[in-house]
Amino acid sequence: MRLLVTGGAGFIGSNFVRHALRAQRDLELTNLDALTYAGNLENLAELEADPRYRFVHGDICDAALVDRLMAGQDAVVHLAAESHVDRSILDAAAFIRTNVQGTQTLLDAARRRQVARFVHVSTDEVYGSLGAEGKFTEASPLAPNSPYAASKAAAELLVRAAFHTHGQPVVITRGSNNYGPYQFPEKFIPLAIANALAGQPVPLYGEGKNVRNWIHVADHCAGIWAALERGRAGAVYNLGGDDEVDNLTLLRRILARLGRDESLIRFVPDRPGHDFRYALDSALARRELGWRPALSLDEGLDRTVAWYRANGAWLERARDGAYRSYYETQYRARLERGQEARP
Ligand code: NAD
Ligand code: TDX
Repeated sequence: MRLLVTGGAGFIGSNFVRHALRAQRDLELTNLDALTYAGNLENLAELEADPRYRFVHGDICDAALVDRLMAGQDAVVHLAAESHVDRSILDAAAFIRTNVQGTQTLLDAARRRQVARFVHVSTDEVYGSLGAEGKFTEASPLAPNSPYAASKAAAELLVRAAFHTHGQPVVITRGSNNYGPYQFPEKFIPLAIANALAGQPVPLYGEGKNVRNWIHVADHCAGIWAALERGRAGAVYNLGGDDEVDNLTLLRRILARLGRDESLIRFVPDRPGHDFRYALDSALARRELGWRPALSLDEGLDRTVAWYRANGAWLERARDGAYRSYYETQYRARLERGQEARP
């Protein structure tokens, strides 16, 4: 199979590229990635000598490049995106360009080149927010609340339209919150681990009561692979983990694993429009794809904390340069107004 992966130098993308090359011996994989702040070739360094793997540095909005790369491909797995909610609140422009225009550029080229499969990696955030009860099914209405979520919902609707209008063989996956190795430390779990390792306070938005449905990235990649192999054209599959936890409880578990004191917890002003809770019903993926997550959050956190401990140099390089100015913009005023946790 000839497979084009977009965004393969990012967190989920790099884990997916490794998963795919392990899952199928007879694979020619091209990874198209623009290497934004979130893309890091270090994530795939061990593959440089693999003749089945090719990296192309480029933008999914570059129609001529995308058309050239699409020729002869059997399938696409589209992960490239601007992916961080807080950045979309600071400035949404790049989200519209990459997530919306970029997705249409890929769909157009895939249609011209008659690519037999197009897996679009979306997110639970397109559903918006839940109260304390219930779970989202694939039939739940889309009600995105952040510019990031809205751009992902827009992208999905273009993918849906490509199926209905042109009969393109697309499959959409909606994953819940991922964590694991190679996640950029702007996201909550690696940010908490990185700050705690450095003895720095960890910013917790609002009262820390928001709930997320966590899935280890290895389980998410297995679900995306199953959707590529067995997904029905035009179908949408939720890929949710088994564990739900509020952010304060999660942070306590991380600090305990690192042997750090809870005085590092800093309650800071909330994220505007902060979704309260996400939870996915993944029965359809279990039934039709034969997929289920294998790792509990406890086991996944053990492995993730161990990975960041063992990869301090990777983490320090990720926290260098542009990350520092982002961190200042995002957190300085919040941390000055924040309060330490009282045990
Ligand atoms: P990430 O930010 O770590 O990686 C994104 C990658 O896309 C980077 O390598 C970046 O260089 C690349 N990219 C960005 N703009 C590009 C462009 N214009 N052209 C080519 N490449 C470009 O993101 P992630 O967390 O790995 O998420 C991957 C995908 O999975 C995204 O589509 C995201 O919406 C989706 N998703 C993420 C989660 C999560 O919890 N992280 C959950 C569900 C779905
Ligand atoms: O400093 C922080 N403090 C904090 O309390 C950060 C960065 C986050 N949080 C909270 C906000 C959320 O309730 O932690 C929770 C997780 O936050 P993020 O890691 O930013 O993830 P989230 O906003 O839930 O979105 C993620 O899941 C869906 C990914 O970033 C998206 O790419 C994915 O689509």
